[in-house]
Amino acid sequence: MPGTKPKRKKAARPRDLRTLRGKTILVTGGAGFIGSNFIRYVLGRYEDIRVINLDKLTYAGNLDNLADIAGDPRYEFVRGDIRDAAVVAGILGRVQGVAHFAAETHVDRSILSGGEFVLTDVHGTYTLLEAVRNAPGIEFFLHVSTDEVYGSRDAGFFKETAALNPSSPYSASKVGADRLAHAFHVTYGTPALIVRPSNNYGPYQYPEKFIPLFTTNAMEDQALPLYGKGRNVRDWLHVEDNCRAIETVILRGETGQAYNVGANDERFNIDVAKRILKLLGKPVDLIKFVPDRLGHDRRYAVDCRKLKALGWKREVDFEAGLEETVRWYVENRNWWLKIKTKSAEYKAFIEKNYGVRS
Ligand code: NAD
Ligand code: TDX
Repeated sequence: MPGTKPKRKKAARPRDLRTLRGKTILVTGGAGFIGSNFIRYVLGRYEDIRVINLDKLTYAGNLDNLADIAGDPRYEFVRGDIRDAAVVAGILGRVQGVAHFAAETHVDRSILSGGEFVLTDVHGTYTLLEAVRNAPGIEFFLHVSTDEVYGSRDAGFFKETAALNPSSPYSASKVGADRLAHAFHVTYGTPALIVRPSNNYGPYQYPEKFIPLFTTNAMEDQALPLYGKGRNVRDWLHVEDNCRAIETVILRGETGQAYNVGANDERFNIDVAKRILKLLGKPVDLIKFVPDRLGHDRRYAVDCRKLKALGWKREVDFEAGLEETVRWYVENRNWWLKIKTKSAEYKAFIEKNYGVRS
């Protein structure tokens, strides 16, 4: 009708290319932060899914993260190394898909010593890809990469086609793994799907990472060691939004493709630190400026339009998500106290990383 606005058609969500219903999947690194949240997420969402969790239980692997589902008949735990080709091959004969989270993940640890990062993140991923190549019936290999593969950017956003320019031994190892997954797709037709998420936060994150370290330190009236001037920028993504993104890419992603995952909600570290203190009713002078991280990336920022076109959007707002996360650490004091007070490995790392800074 003249004068009336034409109705804009709502873009239809792309159809599912795969399904998780009735499938058995291998989750590597499922005893870590994101892996354990992902297992809980898929078991809650798909009644007929089965999950095999292969985890070496390094310092970061913790079966307490999965205590509530340990008895679920759809869940099986295998303690093992992703670099153990025989163990991996044995499991792949029983599954139709792989979600690969296992990695060494802490940038500061990679700066102190990068060897384990190359071995696990690069060679471990290679071992899995080789095994997938020789296993018929694998419908997808979802590789969890990171937004750190692009390196730092002062303004604008990285698209998936941007050059990879990693700064730390951690992110360089993740580039190796990310590109191996891609190369196996190109060379052998491996059904690889790659996600590159931004900084995750939420329950069960090991208290070496920024948000759980600062939250638990503040709860104990200990200093919050802020690197440099606290003006580095991170794009905080709630772990549940990341789990939904990974599910989306498994169901509807195109094999061989990489998908950025971010909240597009950037914060200066100092502002996040102040917000945590405010939520806990603690004084700002707990913040202690310490010498900067070597090669510290100033800002990460990714363009997520490719993922959004598959029907994903961020659902957890940072303010609400941070409040809920801080509450989780308050209510689950025993979970982190066990690590902070009983793990000799944790104490040794804290001394090594922060002792020299004080
Ligand atoms: P995490 O450190 O909490 O957990 C890693 C898990 O992998 C642990 O359970 C550990 O025991 C296991 N693991 C390590 N080496 C192994 C090996 N050789 N064999 C078997 N298991 C092994 O890590 P996270 O924060 O949950 O990160 C999961 C994945 O997501 C990683 O690949 C990481 O690079 C990526 N990522 C993390 C973030 C983040 O903000 N945490 C953001 C983007 C991408
Ligand atoms: O004590 C600290 N003080 C501090 O100022 C720590 C541990 C961190 N920081 C700063 C460094 C970063 O700018 O806080 C920011 C976040 O640090 P981390 O939690 O160590 O995360 P980051 O280095 O950004 O990397 C994380 O996101 C991408 C994950 O650890 C990676 O696994 C993921 O790939």
